[in-house]
Amino acid sequence: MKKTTLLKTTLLLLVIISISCGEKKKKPILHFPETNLANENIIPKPSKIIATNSAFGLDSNTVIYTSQTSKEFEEVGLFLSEKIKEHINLTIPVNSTTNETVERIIYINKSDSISLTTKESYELYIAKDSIIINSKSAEGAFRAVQTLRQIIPNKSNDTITNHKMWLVPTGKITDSPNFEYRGSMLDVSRHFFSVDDVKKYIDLLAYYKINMLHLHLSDDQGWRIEIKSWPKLTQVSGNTEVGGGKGGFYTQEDYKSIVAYAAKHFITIIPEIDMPGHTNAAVVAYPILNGNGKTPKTYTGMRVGFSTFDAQKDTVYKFIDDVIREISAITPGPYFHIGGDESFVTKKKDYIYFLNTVEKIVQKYNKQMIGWDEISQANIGSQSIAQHWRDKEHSVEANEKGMKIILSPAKKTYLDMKYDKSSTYGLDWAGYVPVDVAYNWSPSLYFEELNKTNILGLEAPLWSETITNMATLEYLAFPRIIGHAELGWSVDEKRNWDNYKIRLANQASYLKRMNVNYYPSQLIDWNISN
Ligand code: TNX
Repeated sequence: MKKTTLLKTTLLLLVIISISCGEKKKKPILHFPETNLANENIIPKPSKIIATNSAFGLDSNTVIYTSQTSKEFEEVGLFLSEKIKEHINLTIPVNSTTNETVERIIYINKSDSISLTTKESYELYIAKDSIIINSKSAEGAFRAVQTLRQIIPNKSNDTITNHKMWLVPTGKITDSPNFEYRGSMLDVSRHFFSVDDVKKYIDLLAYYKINMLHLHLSDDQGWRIEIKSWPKLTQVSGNTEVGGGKGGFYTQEDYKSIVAYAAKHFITIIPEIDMPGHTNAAVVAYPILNGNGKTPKTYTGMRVGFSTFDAQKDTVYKFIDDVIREISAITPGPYFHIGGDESFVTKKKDYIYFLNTVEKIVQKYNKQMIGWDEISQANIGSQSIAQHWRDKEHSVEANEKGMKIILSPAKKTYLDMKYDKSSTYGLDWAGYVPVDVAYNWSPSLYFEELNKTNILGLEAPLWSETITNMATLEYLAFPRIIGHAELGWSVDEKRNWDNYKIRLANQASYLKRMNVNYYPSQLIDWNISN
């Protein structure tokens, strides 16, 4: 341990000791009403909850301390403090050594305990005087902080003491994710969404422990990310979208700011450049890439499957190399998504040659390739990942090749499917997806042909043909994405629709506070009173 760290740790210990010694003298005995941690409305449902039926009084005499050996843990502490301030307007200092009136602490501790099985696992101990979070990594601490945020009540109890106090039920939570990949996808190509819109979506996803955000950055209707070596992509095709709106695109600086914001929320950004089909916008900017023999024209409709790159041209692969190189350089996450879906006008042998070549380019830039389930038709290696959306046979083939699989079955996870016939937005080609249908299924049992160990996790995609702004995005994503978050985190034995319904009903106050235009499904008895 470095000298300064040792000094800091000693100092912190002294502060904690002096708080607990001082306690006996000055602290009045407080009488708390009975609580039950096991009945709290936590989503996703934690692995284990033991309630001890008393309360931790969160108030102005509370401070947060974090493991002094890790700057990242301090960041998590600061995040918690910021969110408590936003929620109940209470200021909680982080790692302060000057606070005289400290009575209770929240300690975020880096721990090597073997019971913490994954980097996202955590323990959350809530006692009357202290809340302790144990986790191996800051990521685990961050997930624990989301659980804690969800059990801080909106209203203070003013009958306990002479100042405001928010009662957090006591007990112990031990928790671990079922799947390492728990994602959502946003199609910013059919309609463009601003950096601020994406950041708001990240805020909401993080609250429910989602850890992957896949951005669909190119399609027939628009190209959304600046590529410095091919500037016309955004100069020409950044300004078009479905319905003829003004479109938009991210500069590389914008994209970096999304990536950094996501990282602060322990969310990995996965960039997708869809090819060889879904490429009309790229072809309009650079007609040399064209493979369908027609003169490229801007497209703002909703059809799919009419465009393709020319899989026989060297220039096409030079182009793809530049695009993947530039995007990979500003993407710290391990994945690059190459699309690969609905390439109906690409000859089968060209499609296979194309995929084989592109997989090598992705790997050259040290990324793992993800593609929609069709990619399993090519000679893809087991390091690449197939995203199941429609065709079971493709996903079974991917499984046979030893590829990992991300589950996004349209009938369950497509956030752009209408809830029911009265839905204002959305499509219905995969059927209606009401809130219970989106929740009531088991990712591990979805296809019995898949090896359990090949299922990386699940992702809920939001295609944007029918939505144009944040309010309509939220209408389709919420509340269904909250259920998908639980499907990714909690094991089947912990999930049950009747219990989930109650916990979901109680998300209304958070969604309202965050100004989320959720779809008020009649299946849920929304608790709008608190
Ligand atoms: C199919 S899902 C598509 C998208 C559309 C979506 C609309 C997939 C890989 N391709 O291009 O936007 O349906 O639901």
